[in-house]
Amino acid sequence: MYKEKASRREIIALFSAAAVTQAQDVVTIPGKRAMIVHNDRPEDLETPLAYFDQWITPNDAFFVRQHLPRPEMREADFRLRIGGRVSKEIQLSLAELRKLPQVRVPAVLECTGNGRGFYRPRVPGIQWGRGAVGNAEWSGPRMLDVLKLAGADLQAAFVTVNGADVGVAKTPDFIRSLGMRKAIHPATLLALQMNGEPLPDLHGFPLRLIVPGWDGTSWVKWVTSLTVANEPDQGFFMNPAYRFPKHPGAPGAPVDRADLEVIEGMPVKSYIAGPADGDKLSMGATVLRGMAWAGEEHVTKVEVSTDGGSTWREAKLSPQNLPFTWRLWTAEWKPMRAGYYTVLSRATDSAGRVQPFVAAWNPSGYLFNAVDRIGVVVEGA
Ligand SMILES: Nc1nc2c(c(=O)[nH]1)N[C@H]1C(S)=C(S)[C@@H](COP(=O)(O)O)O[C@H]1N2
Ligand SMILES: [Mo]
Repeated sequence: MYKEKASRREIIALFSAAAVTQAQDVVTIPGKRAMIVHNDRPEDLETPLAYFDQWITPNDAFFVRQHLPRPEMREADFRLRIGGRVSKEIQLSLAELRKLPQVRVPAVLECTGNGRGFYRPRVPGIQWGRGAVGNAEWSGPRMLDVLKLAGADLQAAFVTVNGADVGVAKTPDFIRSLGMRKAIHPATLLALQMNGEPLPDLHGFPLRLIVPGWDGTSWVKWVTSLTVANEPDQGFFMNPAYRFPKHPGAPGAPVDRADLEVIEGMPVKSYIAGPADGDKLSMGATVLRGMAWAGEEHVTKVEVSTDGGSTWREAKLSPQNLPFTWRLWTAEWKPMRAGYYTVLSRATDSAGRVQPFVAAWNPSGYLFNAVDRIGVVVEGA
């Protein structure tokens, strides 16, 4: 085992959340900094909030989610097969994929289950805290350019994407279908690179799907086949998994399968990345900072409260306002009295969506996006 436990004191320092307490293992996996480990075989790794100190999430700090044992990928015999409703079935090597125009898209990748651990009543599944999300620059050919090489019928309704991982025991093969409109969007890529490096094995080497603005489930890793079809794949990972109730029910109540729909775009959300929950601050000037993102929309406003939500003021958003990625924000704060403060952040997007105080409970614990919250102590002079 390559487990290398952080000291108890470090764990407490990282996660002594006053607002939300989660005791977890912090472990080192090859190629990664110390991460919060939910599973180590296959790896499900969460990014500690402390690593969100810049716009890009570095590869060695990026969260990992996989349902099945990671496939062995060999560059030399790798082929991407394109079939179904195409004028000719083709297979492309990596060299052929590299010859297509390479497009670079910065985009947030977030697991649908990010924040599941905060739902009450609890829901089964990985108890992700805040760190099943990251922002990277992805590059590779557009899905559209690859489909065109095979003479794909672009009037067909879906493209079904399969990776090299295969079903094991009760877990079926991981297969996803996406609607043609999103498949041929100019930002939808078959990425060969992540933050300027070849995709790391854990992130889908050598080829993964990038579906900017949509939840991580669609971002299929180790992609080996595209099938153009008029029907979506009927497998477990399209139905019933990764669906959200059209009309959320009461917390804890079951939802009729017929009332679930596929998750596509993502909600509006913000984090306070610093100071950390539980930090002790001194009186006077300090800066609150964080990031905000909104799926296929743009973040238009972030507000902060330092009094538990009684009063709010606008944070300063970074001028850069690209689609699909997060915006950084800062807010100056001069606490003048000692004591405990509950600090909140709340984002609004271009569709007018505002982060709620209470995320819509759902039986799978998806799409948690409640107002972010930390507690800090301001110490007297
Ligand atoms: N082939 C394959 N692709 C996959 C998965 C998987 O289990 N198998 N998991 C998906 C899910 S649920 C998420 S959230 C993202 C996570 O991507 P990451 O591990 O690069 O962060 O990959 C997606 N792509
Ligand atoms: Mo996910």
